[in-house]
Amino acid sequence: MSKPYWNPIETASREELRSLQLQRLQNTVRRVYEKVPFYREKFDQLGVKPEDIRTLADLSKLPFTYKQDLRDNYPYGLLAVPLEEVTRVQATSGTTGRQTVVCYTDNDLNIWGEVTARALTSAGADQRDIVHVSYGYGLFTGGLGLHQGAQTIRATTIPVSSGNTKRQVQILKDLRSTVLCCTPSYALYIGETARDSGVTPDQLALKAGVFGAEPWTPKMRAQIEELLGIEAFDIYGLCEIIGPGVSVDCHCHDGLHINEDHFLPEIIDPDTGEVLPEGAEGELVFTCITKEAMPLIRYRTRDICTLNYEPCSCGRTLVRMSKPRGRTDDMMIIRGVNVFPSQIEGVLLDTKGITPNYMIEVDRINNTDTIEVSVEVAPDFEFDVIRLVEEKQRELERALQQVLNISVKVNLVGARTLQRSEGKAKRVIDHRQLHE
Ligand code: DLL
Repeated sequence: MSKPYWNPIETASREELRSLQLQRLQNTVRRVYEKVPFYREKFDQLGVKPEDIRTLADLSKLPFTYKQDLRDNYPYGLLAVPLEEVTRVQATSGTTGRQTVVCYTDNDLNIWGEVTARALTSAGADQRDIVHVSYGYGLFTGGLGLHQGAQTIRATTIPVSSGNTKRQVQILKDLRSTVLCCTPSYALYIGETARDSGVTPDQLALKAGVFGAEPWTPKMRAQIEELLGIEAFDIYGLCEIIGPGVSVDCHCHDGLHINEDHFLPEIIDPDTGEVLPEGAEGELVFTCITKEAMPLIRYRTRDICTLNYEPCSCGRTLVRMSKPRGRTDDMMIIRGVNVFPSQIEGVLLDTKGITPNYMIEVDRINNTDTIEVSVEVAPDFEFDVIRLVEEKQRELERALQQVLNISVKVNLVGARTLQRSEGKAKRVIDHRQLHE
């Protein structure tokens, strides 16, 4: 039997957790005030001193940290330790603006290994498993993050990285990998490639997958599980906080347990910055309470979700966050209506005859916003029968109108014609930005 959890702290009482969190928060606040001029200035501007943090609720007195602050202090401006104590640098996968660089000490890397070990243990993995890591290795935190976790639980680790999908299938089959780690969109692509090469789930030894780095829906989970014959587990994280492992799914699949002995979560109103009551939906904010190299205070993730403090039936007491519904900066505003790509994906996954491979294009024509969704038909759909194609397009347009309250043009395309992603999928092209 594999262990039900990696560390007993995952089942600690709320009192025990709160006292640990407060002590760690106070230490961190003191340290950043002394060592990071950026924080000392921000604290001074607000007239708050480290000794003002007497309870966990006092967290709301502290200033927020934004992605722009990391850019402004690029590359080493937010370090709370001398550079020679930094043993690793990673960076965001961001495509616009300056890259966001984050630093780790040896101890930070150990914490990272610890939290990804919790994720793998939760997915049922232990020393006897063969963990196939197809997240990209390099500056992106996916590859090295899950690698570190697999090493921590002493599993056999295969650092495949992403790309060359046929070879991925071959390795899965030949090396008898039992746990697959990659983005959910890449898991789907690997599953399709296996199916197209005639490899069935029973020819693989896979039992579980640890998928994250992008939003995905429960329906997409079901498809991946069927294609690969596994149980799929979600994993969430962001490079600024540590990378993958900030929160992890359990076999109940009812929210992701935040490793809150290391990362203190809050939900705030993204417009006013006010802390919202338990259960309310808002922007997730994290304070790092154990990191040495670059502990961030009240970091604005832009991810929208809710928190649930009810103990979970898996036995863990760590607070659960709902799957992020989207990001405040992913949200499209179409003719004044807020639209999240995940809402569109939900409709597509509810419809028979198509696949969840899609691309959303937004434009502005004659001062009116337009939105068009191209979606691939399933391999067995009779794409050459025009009547069927038109009917399916109309069915989807009606369903999308109902969910989004705006009209959407749907364009059905042939099976396997849209580009696949080997990392995070890019699903939205907003042409409006080009005209601005
Ligand atoms: O994506 C770290 C990671 C790697 C997580 C591998 C899980 C697995 P960044 O590149 O900094 O870090 O992107 C962070 O990705 O703020 C979310 O918007 C999104 N994200 C990450 N995991 C999930 C998830 C990594 N499970 C940003 N569900 C975050 C939904 C996710 N969105």
